[in-house]
Amino acid sequence: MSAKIKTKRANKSADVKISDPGLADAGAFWYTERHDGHSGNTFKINRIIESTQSKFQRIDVVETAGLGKALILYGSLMVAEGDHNAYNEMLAHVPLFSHPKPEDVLIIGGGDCGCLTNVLKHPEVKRATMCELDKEVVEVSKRHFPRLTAGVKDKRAKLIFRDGKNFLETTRKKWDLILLDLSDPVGPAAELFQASFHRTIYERLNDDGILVAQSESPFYNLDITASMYGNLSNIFPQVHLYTCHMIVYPSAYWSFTFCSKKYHPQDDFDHERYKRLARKMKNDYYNDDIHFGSFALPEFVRRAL
Ligand code: SPD
Repeated sequence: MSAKIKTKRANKSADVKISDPGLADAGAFWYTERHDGHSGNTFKINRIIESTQSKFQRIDVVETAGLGKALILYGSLMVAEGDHNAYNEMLAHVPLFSHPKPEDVLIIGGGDCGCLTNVLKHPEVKRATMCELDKEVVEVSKRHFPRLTAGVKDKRAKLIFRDGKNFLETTRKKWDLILLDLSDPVGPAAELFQASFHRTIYERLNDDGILVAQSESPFYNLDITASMYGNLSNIFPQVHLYTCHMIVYPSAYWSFTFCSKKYHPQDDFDHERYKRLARKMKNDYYNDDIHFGSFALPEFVRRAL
């Protein structure tokens, strides 16, 4: 027998909010991050909590009206309390559950520490090193985002403050996973999106190592997403693009490039380990269905790769 679908009760008093076209809020402070010169992401801001200029960039922490506190670097929103942690969880858990023994993890960038904190939800990880250029981003994040930065206190975490490219070019160490938790390819970060850096990473991965690189919005930056995919396909035997919904980033649709010397992100997904850890991890976005579904790509993205 099929379940009866409840009909909605007609309600004379309008309890459904009609969206405000903006006029009633003309005096409010709205922050718009523009992209491609024709559109933008807009957030209503209640107040600016802290603004500072580090050696490398402007750093703002604001209280948004709808998404809690947000961290903005060089005018680009990086993370908000209300974004459901989609970006950080997808960057960390997809490769961690695809590798059978992820003991040594390196994060390049990642100053808000959200990726680090998610990496450390995995008991298999013995050491998580984060190499971030701008120490000030970590300090500001520790003051305002306790949930994101919780991992910093973990004994397995090691923080290094220096240029990620220089760090990898001068070390002889190798890792199981390297995660590129980068801001956009502008300023000093631009070099970390290039093939020469990806080749250095290949050398610094163990024989069964995995790299995941954030690869921008397939809507607004399809050229970047596709050229990174092409470059990485010339370096790694396995390259797979996956995506997530990230409300605070341009187009709310974000991509990651999974590159591997050996393991496949779906064929080698560790179901047993996921079942054991899933509940304890208290994720907001990532789960096993999302892991598999995130590799499904729209036709315009497939065509470009
Ligand atoms: N336009 C913002 C894109 C930022 C992508 N990476 C964010 C890193 C935050 N840890």
